[in-house]
Amino acid sequence: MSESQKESDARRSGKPAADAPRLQAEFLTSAARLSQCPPAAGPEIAFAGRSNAGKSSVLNRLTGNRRTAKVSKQPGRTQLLNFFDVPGTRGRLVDLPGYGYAQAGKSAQTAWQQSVNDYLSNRDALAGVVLVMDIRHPLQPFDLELIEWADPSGLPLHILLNKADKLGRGAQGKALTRVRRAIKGAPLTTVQVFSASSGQGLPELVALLEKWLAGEPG
Ligand SMILES: Nc1nc2c(ncn2[C@@H]2O[C@H](COP(=O)(O)OP(=O)(O)OP(=O)(O)O)[C@@H](O)[C@H]2O)c(=O)[nH]1
Ligand SMILES: [Mg+2]
Repeated sequence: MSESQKESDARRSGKPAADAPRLQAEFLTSAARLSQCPPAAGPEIAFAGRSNAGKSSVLNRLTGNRRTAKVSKQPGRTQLLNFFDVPGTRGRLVDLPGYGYAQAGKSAQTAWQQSVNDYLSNRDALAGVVLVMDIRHPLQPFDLELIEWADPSGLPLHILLNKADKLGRGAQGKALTRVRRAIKGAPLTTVQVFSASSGQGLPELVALLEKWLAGEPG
């Protein structure tokens, strides 16, 4: 069976092919703020984005294990910075709390956002950020802030237009074009369509993360 046949079968069934590419990740520890983060061991890749965009689901799709990171229908599920070792490398994946969780209460929200800002601005080991957006609502204010900040800071940023299974091909293409336009002039920023539910876009994401974990810019 050809690669594309396998992928389209996987999409139809909602399951990735048995030999789909994967990135293993094992939970290491959680931190409420930068000062509690474990000493870095190698390159770290952070998953950022609005609450409910699907950051934890993307991590689970990467590992093929839906229990790697906690997923919830209620936004605000991830309240700490969660560190995952990637076996066979010195690198780590970091699941960040989401932005814009309205029900959290002002002070809790400010505390999480402070921890995310601190981590993104001051973590020397940070090698790249995966910015997860809901493809139906891309380029929210926090997304734009991160996009404007990352490239001039020398930080590679990869945008996932997640939940692509919610849209047809035409609408996916439109969203992709819109985001490509917004990141024109930011050479360190890239974008792809993705679905944590179906596995669409997984090979492209795994290939990029492997490069980042190996210390290459992508
Ligand atoms: N249809 C569809 N639903 C998705 C996809 N990815 C995530 N979801 C759903 O979106 C909701 C939120 O997913 P999470 O992975 O918990 O989102 P998060 O960004 O980690 O949220 P916080 O931890 O609150 O920041 C859950 O109900 C998921 O099942 C996807 O690709 N397609
Ligand atoms: Mg989460």
